[in-house]
Amino acid sequence: MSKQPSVVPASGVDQLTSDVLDGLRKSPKELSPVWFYDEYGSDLFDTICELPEYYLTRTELGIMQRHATEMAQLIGPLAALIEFGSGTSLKTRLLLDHLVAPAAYVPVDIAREHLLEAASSLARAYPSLQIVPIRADFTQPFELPPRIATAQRRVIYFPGSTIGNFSRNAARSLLESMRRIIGDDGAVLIGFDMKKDAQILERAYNDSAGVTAEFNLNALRHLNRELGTNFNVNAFEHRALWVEEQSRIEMHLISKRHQVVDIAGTRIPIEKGEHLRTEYCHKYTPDAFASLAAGAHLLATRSWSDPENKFSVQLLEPAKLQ
Ligand code: AVI
Repeated sequence: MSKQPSVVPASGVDQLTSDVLDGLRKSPKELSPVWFYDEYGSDLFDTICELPEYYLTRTELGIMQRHATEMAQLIGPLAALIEFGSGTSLKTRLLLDHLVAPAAYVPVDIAREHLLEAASSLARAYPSLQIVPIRADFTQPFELPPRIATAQRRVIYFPGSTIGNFSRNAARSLLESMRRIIGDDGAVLIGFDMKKDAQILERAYNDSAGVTAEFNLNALRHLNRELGTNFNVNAFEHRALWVEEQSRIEMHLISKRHQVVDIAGTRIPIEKGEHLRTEYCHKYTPDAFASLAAGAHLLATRSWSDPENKFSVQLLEPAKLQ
């Protein structure tokens, strides 16, 4: 992921304020992970992707490097590649490098600047490729450009284990909407992180250089700046913990002392030791992912992994009714 602009232009400040208030009134308190991604946070995320403990990005990239030719063959010629999130990354380029005569590349992203930056950088690298950026929140219904009607098939690319950041229900709904978009002949190429030893997972989200801690705490700085809240950032500490029953890492910020946060005239007390939950990172076994996909009437027709089975990239296609 590269730079993302502030979340504020995407919707009104009042809506954002009321979303944040809703989260802070829950027990345990919650903050949306969108607050990680101001410009500094996006740079921190890029640094996370290079950390020795954070194996996800490099493992997925290795899978793409080894298997992009076969993936492209299975996708077939004249496909419209629709990426959820706008990709400038090596992973997207590897796929584009191997696709035969792609009909179009359609990045879908809520962040306008990010989308345009990605589109123009890919346009330079692939001058003959038809690039049709769509500014939309891909978790909500959006219109596809009529220009892709001539494509042989629609293929959604959703790399990076971003699916893991959605709750189970939200992940199923997202896969259902992908199933609707691709129709009966399309496919979804998706990357997700596999369930593994808890120590390896906890290390990936509690790195020794403290970058993930800084990334987590930066959500509060972002909030203070954009919504005028007064979180005492130094009075929180980062913790990422493995929750076995939910098969997920949870990122938390823990208050080191009692404090009261002002948000649009409402005072929210936060107790010493109280946790704010900032992110879920679900990890799937192959069976758990297959049942999630089946819930959206999708079936893995091919999967690829790394030699240690840390990460999986799967081609999902509509499950045929018996
Ligand atoms: C963006 N997403 C896939 C990352 C993950 O691993 O769930 C976000 C992240 N949070 C902490 N480190 C990385």
